[in-house]
Amino acid sequence: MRVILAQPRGFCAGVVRAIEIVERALKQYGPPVYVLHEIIHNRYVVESLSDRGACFVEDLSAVPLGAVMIFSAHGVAKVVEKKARERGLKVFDATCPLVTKVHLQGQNYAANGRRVILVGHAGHPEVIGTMGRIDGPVHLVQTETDVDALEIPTHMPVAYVTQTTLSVDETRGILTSLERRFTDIVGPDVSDICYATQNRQSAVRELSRRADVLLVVGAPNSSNSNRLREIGVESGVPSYLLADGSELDPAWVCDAETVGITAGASAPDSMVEDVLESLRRICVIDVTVLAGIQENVRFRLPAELAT
Ligand code: 0CH
Ligand code: SF4
Repeated sequence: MRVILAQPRGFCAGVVRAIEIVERALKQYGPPVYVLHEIIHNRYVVESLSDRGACFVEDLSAVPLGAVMIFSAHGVAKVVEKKARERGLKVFDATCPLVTKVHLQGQNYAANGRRVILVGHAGHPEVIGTMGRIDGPVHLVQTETDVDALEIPTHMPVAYVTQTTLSVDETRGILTSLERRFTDIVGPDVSDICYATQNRQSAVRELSRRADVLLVVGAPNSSNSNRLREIGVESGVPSYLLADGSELDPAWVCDAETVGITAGASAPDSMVEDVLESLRRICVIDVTVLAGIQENVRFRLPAELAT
């Protein structure tokens, strides 16, 4: 069986930075270090950090006064920062700088008197965080149909911002509908969606042309991983999301000549290796890597943890 790995796949710079913040905080301050929400959406990463003394919580009231606290890569609302201050927590913010960039765009638009529209998925932590960073009302749009339902006058000055891990194609459609619906609208180009999201989506589209089956390594609650699987489906390739090799169903691949594998931005390389191991238990495989973009993005750590 031929196996082709997408390039790029797996960890992005924001994920590498977020994990490093937890590791360095553990080293510098000693356990326990509290983390609000999964630092990134991956059970293995979370379990490995828990084993080393990270304590994952969903609410700040579970964190002792004065403790060391890390906000996840997805970002948090202003009210969370305020609560952390009130509890005297020592905070390190692992929000990806590209998520912060969206927060700043939204804040600037609102400060300039524009009504802000956020394109994103309801209930996702990044969306909750972004909505809670912008003063004034923020309208959430998930589909093109939602655009028609927006209760904003056509001539009101509006602006849009987007979640960082959306489908680039779907978002392009939503932005076109927004531009048709409003006469005074501004916002970043769709090509402003996070570089890692774009690169992984382009690579999986390319991979789907060559593969009979697509395996996406990633967690069920990982937005970007789910978008990769959807691209496979849209390309007409049976596509499956799996956390590790134990979730591989041999029936998915038994008739395939070529299996394509990619991994979400939060999926460790070791999990891709684990899936390859499971494939090897089924048959002999010949693994190649698709030519693609070599990423060399790195984000700076918070100064206090940088040395
Ligand atoms: O794809 P989502 O946003 O669900 O998050 P993840 O799977 O933890 O991947 C890292 C992206 C974090 C924020 O952009
Ligand atoms: Fe940052 Fe993009 Fe990675 Fe999200 S997917 S953490 S925005 S680099």
